Amino acid sequence: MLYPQSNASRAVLDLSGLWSFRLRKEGPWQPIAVPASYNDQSPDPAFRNHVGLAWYRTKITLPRVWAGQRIVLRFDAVTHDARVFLGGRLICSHKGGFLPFETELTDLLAPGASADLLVEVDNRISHSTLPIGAENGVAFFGSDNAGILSVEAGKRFQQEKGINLPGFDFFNYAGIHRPVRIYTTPKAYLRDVTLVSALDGTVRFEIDAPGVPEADLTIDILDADSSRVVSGTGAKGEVRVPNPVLWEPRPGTPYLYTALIHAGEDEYALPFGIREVKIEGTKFLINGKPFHFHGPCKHEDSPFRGKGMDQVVNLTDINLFHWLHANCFRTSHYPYAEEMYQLCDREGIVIVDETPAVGMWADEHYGWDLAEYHAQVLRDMIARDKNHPCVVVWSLGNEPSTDVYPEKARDYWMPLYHLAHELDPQNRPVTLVGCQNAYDRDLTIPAMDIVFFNRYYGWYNLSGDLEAAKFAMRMELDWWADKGKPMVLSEYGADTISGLHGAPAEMFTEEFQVEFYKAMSECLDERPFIVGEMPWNFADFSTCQGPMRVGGNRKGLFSRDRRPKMAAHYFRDRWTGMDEDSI
Ligand code: BDP
Repeated sequence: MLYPQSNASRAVLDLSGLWSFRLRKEGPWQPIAVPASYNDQSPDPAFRNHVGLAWYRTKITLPRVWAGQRIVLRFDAVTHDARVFLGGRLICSHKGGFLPFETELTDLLAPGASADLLVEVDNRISHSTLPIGAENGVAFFGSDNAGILSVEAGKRFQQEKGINLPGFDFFNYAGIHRPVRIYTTPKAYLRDVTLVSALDGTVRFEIDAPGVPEADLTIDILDADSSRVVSGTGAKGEVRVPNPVLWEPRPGTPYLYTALIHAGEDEYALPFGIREVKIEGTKFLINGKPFHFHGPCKHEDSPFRGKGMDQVVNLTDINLFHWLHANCFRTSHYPYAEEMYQLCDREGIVIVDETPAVGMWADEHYGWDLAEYHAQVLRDMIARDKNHPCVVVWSLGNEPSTDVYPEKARDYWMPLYHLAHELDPQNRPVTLVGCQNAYDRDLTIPAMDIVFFNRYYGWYNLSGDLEAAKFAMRMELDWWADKGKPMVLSEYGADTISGLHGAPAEMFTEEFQVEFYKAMSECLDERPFIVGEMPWNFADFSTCQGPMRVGGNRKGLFSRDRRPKMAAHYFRDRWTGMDEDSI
């Protein structure tokens, strides 16, 4: 799906701003900012703890000058489910909180006319949503005390009053999280473009433009100075950029070309990079050169906005990535706002793009009916992100149970693995991020193109004992050594309270976080098949309440307001050295 663009043939109306909002059907309307999570926009606990439906309302007016155009309403993401009404009439609905959807207004509202736009948002999560809501009365890291009469009665009481129990470790923020726009195209329009480039400068293209004669389809490739370097025609074909300048991740140059496509009266400019991603043995190659992933995993999470898209936050974060000399992150645990991928294309930060399949740790899960919906989400994510040079790996999900019923797990995940390969025109490597588990029983994680494994030696197990943590980590790495796969330590970390210090270094102090990472670095540096390290997490982030979360998850290298802890300085030194080695 193409991102909305304003140009000589298309106009965009951004509906960001103050809308009206209510949490109860008959409740009072009050102001709410869009885009943003609604949860933190009021001190009223009803906002933070809300479960179920909520309503957003605004008035739209289509400019009279839009007569004769095709008019589309696009939501970049509404979390989790949405029903959209125009003038009281249901015009579209969407399931899933992290991908865009759109609907045509052309025949519903005339240019010059106004109407009420109402969006009904549902934040309920369950076994049939992605991410997963725990239906059995225990949230991620919740305490259970199963079987005790009074505790069980208390859980039923909670269920009756309404409670969302995330099966995942981030706050279940909800609302209109990303921009809402109305845009126009000519009646015969460009629906999609697919680009696949090769190192010799060949760019294969496919242009999908319903109603436009093939003879009216052209593609011009512009260099970074907007000079045309080559052109082609037709719906499908190949052009060759002479002396191509490659897109390289930092510290290289992320050079971008632009494909300027004309489809009859319509046009669209799509930035893209010429780069190649490949796995050879235990090496991960970008443009034929071994690439080492180093950068913390992220969340979309910031004060006030929750998971709301904010370009200031995005840019601040990416500039902190540059400060760290980090070159990548994983979109843990859901696809991010499109603006972030555009920024990373420009800034040379590599992305591992993940579906919202998180919380699938319950072993019974493989009896549940999610495969079809999961495939749809994968389809939509790849369709949205396929042209970004920054995306180098697809992640099918995070930390499902794969070792308790290994065959069932394999039968669930491998079709998705093959589907991702089929769907991606660039055929990027595919992974599934593995939990700390009985790796010697697992049939799924080792079958991925590149092994992403999350490990908390020294934190959740062997807590505080870094000698034992190194011993155990080395033993596991011995097991992986002959598997012939490139591997990335895709999560490891220690909760750390900014400003809490200690000598000796004990858990939760800034000193311990540094010692923890030093211990793991020692183990990783010994192994040539380790092609990356992705500490958990870039910044502290909000979670649901629980006995293991003090004001959220504190494993950030930065505090939630992006102040570096000692560990950020540790990685800044380490990764500066790695960058120098790679030049
Ligand atoms: C892993 C999860 C991640 C959590 C992290 C943690 O993948 O979402 O936030 O552990 O416990 O299990 O901090």
